[in-house]
This record gives sequence, structure tokens and C-alpha cells, in this order.
Amino acid sequence: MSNSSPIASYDALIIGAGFSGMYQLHALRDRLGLKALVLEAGSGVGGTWYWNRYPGARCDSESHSYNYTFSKELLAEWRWSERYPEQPEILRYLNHVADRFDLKRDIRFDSRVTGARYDEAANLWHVTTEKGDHYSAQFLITAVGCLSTANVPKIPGLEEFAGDWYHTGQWPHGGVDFTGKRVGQIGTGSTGIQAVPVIAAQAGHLTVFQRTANYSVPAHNAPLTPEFQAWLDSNREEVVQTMRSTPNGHPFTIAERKVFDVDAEERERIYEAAWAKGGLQFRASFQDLLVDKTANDTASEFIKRKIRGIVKDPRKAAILSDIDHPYAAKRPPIDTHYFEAYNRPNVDVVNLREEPIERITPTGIKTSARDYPLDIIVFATGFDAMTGPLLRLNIQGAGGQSLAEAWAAGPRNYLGLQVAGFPNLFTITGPGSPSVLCNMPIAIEQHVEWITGCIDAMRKRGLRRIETTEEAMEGWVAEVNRAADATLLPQAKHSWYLGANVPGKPRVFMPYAGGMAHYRRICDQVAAKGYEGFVLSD
Ligand code: NA7
Repeated sequence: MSNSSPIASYDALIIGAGFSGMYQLHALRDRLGLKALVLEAGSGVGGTWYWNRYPGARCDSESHSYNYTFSKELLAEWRWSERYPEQPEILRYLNHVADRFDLKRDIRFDSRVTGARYDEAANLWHVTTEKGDHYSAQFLITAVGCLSTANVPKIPGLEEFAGDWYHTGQWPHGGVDFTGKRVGQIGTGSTGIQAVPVIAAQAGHLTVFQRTANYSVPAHNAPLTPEFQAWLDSNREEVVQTMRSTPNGHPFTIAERKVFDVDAEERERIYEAAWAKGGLQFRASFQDLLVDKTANDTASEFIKRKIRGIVKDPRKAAILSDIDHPYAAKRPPIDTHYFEAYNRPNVDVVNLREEPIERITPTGIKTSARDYPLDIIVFATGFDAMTGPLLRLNIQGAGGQSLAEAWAAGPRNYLGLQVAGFPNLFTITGPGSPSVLCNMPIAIEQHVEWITGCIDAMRKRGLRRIETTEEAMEGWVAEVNRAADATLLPQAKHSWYLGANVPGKPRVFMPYAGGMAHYRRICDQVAAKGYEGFVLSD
């Protein structure tokens, strides 16, 4: 760490200016009066929505639930235009929030953090950026998101490709012109499923390289009507209450009935109605879809039938519906005419399970079966999720131990919030918290408010240091595993929830699957018991 640049000192440093970093800044600066600063790699606020500008980028949470709930005035003054917000609109919203709460003056943009080291004697975190700036603070709070480290698979030959290639999570701000081009897209997760119909409408030809076939339910996106807005204005409290009290933070509840409480005909009617309504709510049609494989099979079969009904070419339909994992065991995508796009003559799908990619050549992609000539390759290949964004910060805790060493066998922490050996470091939506299994703003607000409450309590008691214990971590890791094993989620062996999409990454189920409302109660109890599981000192 360079000693040449002057050290700017703060009470708290926050890394990242997305949903979580912005709210954390507001909470610490404007509620507690702390001297706080955000360091942000991008040139603007927005995090995920700053970087993910790929065609079709849209949130799968319904817009009226994809916002902060901490300010009634903010809730009342913002109007979303569509059922699901598109990336530019979310970015406008986040800029509106930043301006409304005057956040940008305490955000340093173009400041990618490259190292953070805890100085035991001074009880301070020292943070450096790529530009060589040097900061110190008592508290270090990571607000780096769960899906911010792009995963570009190491396919041999990429550097020789004569065309252009892009990862969806690092999309050029000026956009990409696909007109008349031969495009190859690798990946059929939520991102790929959003991108296909939009790219297909512009490209000369689109070849989708599919490794794992995926479920998707129609989003049925549409403009929000004045009637809906009026309903929302008079039911806002209830909507927020629902989001805070459900397991997944969405504005709908999970049905109480079980799959085999109803007969086959009634079940079909329920699934048809859910399909017609669209969106992530399909998963909430029955309470046991995520815990009982036989129950799940009924939803799985329903969606596969739908795919085969939509896609006219039997070869493409067979490839797209050959899904090998339970429905929603991987993050279930929702779409706008995804399967319909395969009925276009300029769209084809390649089954990588039958013909794996061997290499990228100067002119395209070569599978074990043939060459696919391409002008552009789109990597919709996801992220080094949850741990990736934290590990690339090069965090060094007490005694020089790195986070990478502490997590060599997978992430271990307490409540997803703190790691033993890393005092005064808090990780917003860290592994071991509900995060990606929840509507993100709800998960983020809960973490920010808990951290803010904790720092406030420490300051009121004259305490300067908080660190969790090995025992607390051990207990929490066991609880995270128990919660995951009570569901079908670990059964999707290629899921990024398990780290399986990144070669060499430890296979550990990372998010907490015990439900957001339950998790909130646990965190509240920990605080009420004087931060049980943490050691506080002055
Ligand atoms: P995902 O969900 O991780 O999807 C990535 C896709 O890319 C998925 O279909 C992968 O297949 C595929 N992939 C990844 N690596 C390769 C290689 N090497 N070869 C071929 N195919 C590959 O990322 P998304 O960006 O779509 O979504 C991430 C989250 O953002 C989403 O869940 C929402 O929460 C928002 P695989 O399934 O691994 O076989």
C-alpha cells in the first residue's frame, strides 16, 4: 500500500454506489451524522444498472416493488411507467434518489478499490484505489452487489476472434449495432433470455449456444395504467408490509395450498391462470413447489408442455424443453417472447450438451460438430456471484489474513454480515444472507438498517470495535446449509447459487434460503440481545 498519497480519513467508507451503497451513505451521513464516503468504480451511480446495459435489460421484480421503501415521500413522488422497469428507467430512478438526497457530493466516481487492509493497532481500515488514492476509516462497508463480477469463460481462441465480443454485464454505453450481423450468444440464464428476442429482431442471424435448457414464464410486461397507479397510491402501506413479511420480499404472498391438495384439473387451471398473469408469481402458485420434487414435477411438466406448444420446429422445441433440474431450483427467468423468438427463421439454437464448444476461431465458434461463422459474440454467461465481488477487493483482516484465505473452502460468516478476523467490516447482502433469493431492495434495506442500528448502538455505548466469533460463524454456516437442504435448490448442480458456473470455485450453497422474513427476525433478535454472536469493545 503506497504511503505517497495523503490519507483522507472518514468514519465509514462504503464500496459501491448501487442500491445498497447509496442508502448506506444516506443512513450513516444523514441519520447518524457520520463522515462517510462512497468509492465507486463506475462514472455514475446505479451499480448493476450502471453496468448491465445489454439489449432487453429489465428487472424481473415488478417495478412498484423495485424501489426503496424507507421514504414515504420518495415512494409517493416516483412513477414507474411499466410493469417491469427497463434498465434506463431504473438508472433514472437511482439518479433521482442520488440527487434528491444530495448523495453525489460524497461519492468518488471512477474509484475502483484495489485493496483494503485492517490496521489492528489503530483500529482502522486502509483502502486504496486503482488511481492510487488512499483512504482510512473505522468502518468499512461493502455494497458491491452479488452479481457484479462478470464471468467470461476461458474458451480457447477468444483472443483470435476477428469480430467483436461483449459480456452483457459490461455492455458498451453507446450500445451495439446488430443490424445485418451474424450473432452468436452463449448463455440462456435470465440475461440471455431477455436479450434473445431483442437481438433477434435486429440481427441478420442469431445462434444461441445453450448449455443448460431453462424454464421461463412470460413476464407480460405492459405500461402501468392510471387505475393501477391510483390503486397503488391508496394501498402503498399494505404493499410495503407484504414485501417485508414474505419469504422473498415480493409484493405477493405464496399460496397456502399444496400441489396435491387439488386434483389434476384444478392444478392445470391454477397453472394456466398463473401463466396468463405471468412473472415470478408463478412460483408462488403452491407452497410446496420448492420443497417437494413430486410437486415440483407438475409445474416443470406444465412449462415444458408450454415450450413445446410455442416453439414450432420440433428439433428446437426438443432442445429448449430438455430441462434437467427442478423448476425454480435455479433462478427462474421471466421473458418477453423468448420461446417465440425461435420461430423466426433467423434464430437457431445449438445444444452444447451434444456438441460442446471446442474453441473460438478467428471467424466464429467451433463446436465438436461444426463451425458457426459469426461477426459478434455475446457472452450472457453470468457472474462470479456473491463471493467474486468481495474477493476481488483484496481485503486483508487482522494479522494479515486475506478474505481469500478465510474463504478458501467457501464463504463463512455470521448472518452474511461479518467475518471473524475482519473487525468493523460489514458486507451488505453478503453470502449467507437472503440477498438474491429476495427482491433485492428489500434485502438491501434490511441490511443497511441493521448495520446503521449497530453502528449507532456502538457509538452510544462508546464502543469502537465489533467482530463476530468463530462459534457464531460455525452456527450460521450450519443454519445456511440446513435451510438450503430443506429445499430443492441444491439439486440444480450447475447453479450459480452453488458457485458451479465458475470452474474451480468451491461448491457451497451461498444465499440463505430460510426466507427473508425469518432472517429479519433472527437479525432483530441478535440486535435485541446486545449483538449476540459479536464481540464489542472500545
Ligand atoms: P446465469 O443465470 O449464470 O446464466 C449464465 C448462462 O450462461 C447459463 O445459461 C450458463 O449455462 C451459461 N454459461 C456459463 N458459462 C458457460 C460456458 N462456459 N459455456 C456455455 N455456456 C455457459 O447469468 P445471468 O446473467 O443470465 O443471470 C444472473 C442473474 O442476474 C439472474 O439469475 C438474476 O438474478 C439476475 P449453465 O446453466 O451454467 O450450464
